[in-house]
Amino acid sequence: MKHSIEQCRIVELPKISDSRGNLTFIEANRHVPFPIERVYYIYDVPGGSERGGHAHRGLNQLIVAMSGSFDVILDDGANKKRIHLNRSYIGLYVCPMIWRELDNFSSGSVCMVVASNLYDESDYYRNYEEFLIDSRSTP
Ligand code: T46
Repeated sequence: MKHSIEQCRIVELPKISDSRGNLTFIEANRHVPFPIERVYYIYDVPGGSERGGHAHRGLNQLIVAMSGSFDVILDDGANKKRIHLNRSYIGLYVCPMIWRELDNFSSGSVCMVVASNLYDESDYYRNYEEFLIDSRSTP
């Protein structure tokens, strides 16, 4: 199946607010369209650094700016878009076969990612040309 950046979308997560502060939760198959197998987070990113620069063959993910802000650039091989994340109750769902880059990290930002599978290096495209060939040849 052909994947496109149109399938990637902003997900507004529940926010329970009271006088003690806010609480947000993520439930598998409800707030994200996949079972949750892994959570990881990126932090202490030096100013000007970039992360990502790869695509995944089968991985689904939800990316959340738990603190601070950063940009995610999505690229399906035909179209690109840049999305700014800066709220801990807003997630960006990223489907498989999307080249992603993350930049513009604010000081102290934390990027939390909920993923559909365990870490598997063989799921990665780390070469953009290889990704382009495969994404353009998928019907
Ligand atoms: C994505 C962005 C937002 C692990 O051992 N386990 C893990 O779960 C992950 C994600 C990485 N690693 C190892 C693999 C590398 O040796 O940690 C090292 C850095 O991983 P990577 O270059 O993939 O990190 P980022 O920040 O460039 O990209 C990651 C995700 O891979 C990617 O899917 O969307 O965060």
